[in-house]
Amino acid sequence: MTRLSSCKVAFLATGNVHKFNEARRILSEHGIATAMLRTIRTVEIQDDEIRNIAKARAVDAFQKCNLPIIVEDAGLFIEKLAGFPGPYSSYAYRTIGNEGVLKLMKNIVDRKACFRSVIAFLSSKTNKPKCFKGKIEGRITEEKRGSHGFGFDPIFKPLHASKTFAQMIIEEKNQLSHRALSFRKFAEFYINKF
Ligand code: ITT
Repeated sequence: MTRLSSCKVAFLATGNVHKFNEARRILSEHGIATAMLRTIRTVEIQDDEIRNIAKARAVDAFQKCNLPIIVEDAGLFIEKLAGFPGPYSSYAYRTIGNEGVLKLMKNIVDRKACFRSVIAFLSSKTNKPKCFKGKIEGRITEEKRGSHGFGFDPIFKPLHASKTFAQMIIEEKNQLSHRALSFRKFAEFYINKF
């Protein structure tokens, strides 16, 4: 990370503008400005652990831009589908989408699922990526609801919430989400210990 006048700046390598906007708002609550490194195409390795994917992408992005860098890898894990799509969420969303997931869940009563987020941070001061995790439990709805957000938001309802993520405005999603949890942990570290 770097400091511009009195403000700390975090460089987030992502092609996902929704992810960037969620992260930007959370980090700004902690006085951190966020820059989106959209052109840094990071390697997408296949691994059963999103933590390993995030770490590999951080190493790759750091080598390419030589800036202190954050990458975040997230995924939807459905209990009765043995954690699918999990680390394959991006591919599953592009191919079968929300409709495909709802079809796979047809007649399944136990619809427990969670979103997980792992941030990997790497800079010249840290010799290996440092990770921060977030998780939110919920369930897969019977049909799509809402038009905010992105990805699997229309079919995921957090535990105890009456709305899906896609029925929430960004401030509401950021009160609860897996991403908000991991970015708040990162912000604590970055402000106080980095
Ligand atoms: P990057 O460029 O940062 O990799 P991405 O969109 O590929 O952006 P991820 O690999 O972290 O993001 O996430 C994989 C997929 O999981 C993503 O394409 C969405 O379909 C889904 N996903 C992740 N976080 C989500 C969220 O908060 N709400 C809904 N779907 C989400």
